[in-house]
Amino acid sequence: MSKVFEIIEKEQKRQNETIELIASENFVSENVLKAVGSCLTNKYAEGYPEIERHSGNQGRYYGGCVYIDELEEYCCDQWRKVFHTDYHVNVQPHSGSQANFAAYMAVLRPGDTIVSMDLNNGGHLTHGSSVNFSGKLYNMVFYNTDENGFIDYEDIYEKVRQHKPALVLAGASAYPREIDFSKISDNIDKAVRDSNACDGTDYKRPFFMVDMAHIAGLVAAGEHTSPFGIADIITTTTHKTLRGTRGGLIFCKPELAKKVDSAVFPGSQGGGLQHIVAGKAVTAEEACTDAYKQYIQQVVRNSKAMAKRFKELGYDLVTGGTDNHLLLIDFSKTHPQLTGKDVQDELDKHGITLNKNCVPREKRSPKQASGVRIGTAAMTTRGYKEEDFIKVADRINEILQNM
Ligand code: DSN
Repeated sequence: MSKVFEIIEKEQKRQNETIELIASENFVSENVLKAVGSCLTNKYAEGYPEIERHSGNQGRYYGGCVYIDELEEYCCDQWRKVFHTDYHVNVQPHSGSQANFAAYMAVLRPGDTIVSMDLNNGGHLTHGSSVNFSGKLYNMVFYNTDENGFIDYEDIYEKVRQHKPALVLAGASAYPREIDFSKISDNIDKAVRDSNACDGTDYKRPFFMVDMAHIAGLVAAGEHTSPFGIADIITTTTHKTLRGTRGGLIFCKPELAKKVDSAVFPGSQGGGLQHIVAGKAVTAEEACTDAYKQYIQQVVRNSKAMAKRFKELGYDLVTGGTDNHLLLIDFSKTHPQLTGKDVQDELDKHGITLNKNCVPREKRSPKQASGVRIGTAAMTTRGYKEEDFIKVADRINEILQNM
């Protein structure tokens, strides 16, 4: 047997035997695995199928794309169905980072200003971290969270008013609360109005972009308010709460379709990965089912049950709880001797997998961090209910007490 399959077998065993609490991970269905392991990996299909083509490209660049076109059109239709939207969708981004790269490229020029939430407060690497392309190519201005870790919506108004960005970004990879997209949009409008009225400028409304990668499954199931109809551009991954293949998607208002399509191909990628497009289509089919809705409702119930238990055990949670699939424990006040890294490493030894995470007003480096992030999406797929997550919280507490 190839060495590779030996390694895959070992990884399968690890996945079977550990308690998976990484908030961005999940377990896909056999059908998703089948689609991404299919013969579609053999096919090159640069460009877009006729119906989804807005960029002026002449369809596909290679022959033999008849079934690939059928697949990609079907995939786009399925994703519009998942989110009940008529937004344009591009299903080719290879990942969430690629989706964000292309989304910025579609509407910004290098040096333009973006207002977003930074990594320490729960944002994402591609939301302007100085070590990422976003922080290198664009002028980043970050809005704050308040002393309890909640988004400071008033600060978004202030930052837009003061810096007049070309784009405002909402979305997070470690934020346990519902994000009020309408409030952000209203604050953008107000800041533009006030800027022009008071400063005599002709500042045009910035683009409003939402990266819903973490909460996309909740949006699909109606467990989080939807950014559709509010944001101009929406990016997501398909593998977190959406429980599908690894990959990215970009949705946009129809008038931005041409720019978004060109930014993906030929702007930043070559041929789409058609086996992954097939995996995304299966993911979308699954996300339209009642069983999926029930799954997401259980994910949220589990997260709330676990958060409540950790609080009873004396832990400090960022924002004091959760509305979604994840929670953040902040050790800085209750267990100042513990770093997120120590906790992650110790839990690893006991078969519990999670990740260290920075907390608002972090004093440690991201490599150490003062907190951990816990997600319930993966183990809910494995059938865990509230009482199972309460037991996991108790077990984590027991391990930490012996550290
Ligand atoms: N790395 C992912 C996460 O863990 O949230 C985001 O891309």
